[in-house]
Amino acid sequence: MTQQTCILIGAPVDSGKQRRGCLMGPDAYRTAGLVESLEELGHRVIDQGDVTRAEKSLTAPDAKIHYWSETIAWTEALADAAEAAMQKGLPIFLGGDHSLAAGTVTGVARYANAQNRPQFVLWLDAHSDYHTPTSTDSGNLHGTPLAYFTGREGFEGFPKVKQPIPQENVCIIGLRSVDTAEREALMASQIHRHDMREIDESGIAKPLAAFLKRVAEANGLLHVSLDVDFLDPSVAPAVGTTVPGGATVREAHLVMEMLHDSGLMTSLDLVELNPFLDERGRTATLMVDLAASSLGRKIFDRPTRSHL
Ligand code: B3U
Ligand code: MN
Ligand code: MN
Repeated sequence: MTQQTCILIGAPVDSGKQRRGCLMGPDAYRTAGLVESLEELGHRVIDQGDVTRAEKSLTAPDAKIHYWSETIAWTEALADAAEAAMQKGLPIFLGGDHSLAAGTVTGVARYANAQNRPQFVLWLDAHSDYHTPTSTDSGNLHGTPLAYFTGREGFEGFPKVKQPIPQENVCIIGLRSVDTAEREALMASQIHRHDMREIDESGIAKPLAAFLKRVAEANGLLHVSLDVDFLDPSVAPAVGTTVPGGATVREAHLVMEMLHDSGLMTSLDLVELNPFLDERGRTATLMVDLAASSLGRKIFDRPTRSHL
């Protein structure tokens, strides 16, 4: 197995919604043994500690938006941290809520651009997070990062997205809670989207394999953004926005194992863990186990499964 240098970057972002607790995420992953699990697989692990953000006082475009300035400051800090970490290894961002991906994805995309390679994004989530600051009803910016890094309007005040991720380079798997405005925008886009009905009907391996094939053919870099609520709340309760009918432990592990077999993943976000809502650390532990699967933990080697 190829040894990687895994760069752990704590992103205690709690500004993407009103319910507090995701700021404890980075330490929960450390407590659940992320470093040890990756070292056990033979990887070199560098824990850079937690990123900090600047203090800003900016006016949101609409009074309904929560924590506009804080989220902008996190986006700036995390984009820089992500770009720098890509030079050194495979960054794993320990969230923090999903608004952090506004920074991590734009940062890794800057690096991809400098390498002259296309950036792809796999979004594992119950939600599409495709609202703009104009279309959001809740005012929670964790519902917007996918719109930001694909270059949608309405983020004036945020760092300008110089290398928007092309819509066709994004694949969302796990959808089961999409607001009307997001749905319309998604339908009009080239984003690859797979809801739970499709997973039930044809399995999770099929859409993932098709996407990975496209990443490989384009010699792309692949950022994976894993939201805790991709999983069913019965196995992953530590999340503010539980949506029933999520991925099983087995489906989630299969996704992560296929990612490892593909050798394509170049960066990873672990987001939306709220340790305040956990049950004896079971969600943090499951997320650590999934990260380990994406980095090579397995029972047996498999022959290449070209038919998928
Ligand atoms: N679409 C809703 C709900 C939501 C999005 N992401 C999460 N929840 N985690 C919203 O608030 O934008
Ligand atoms: Mn999300
Ligand atoms: Mn979600």
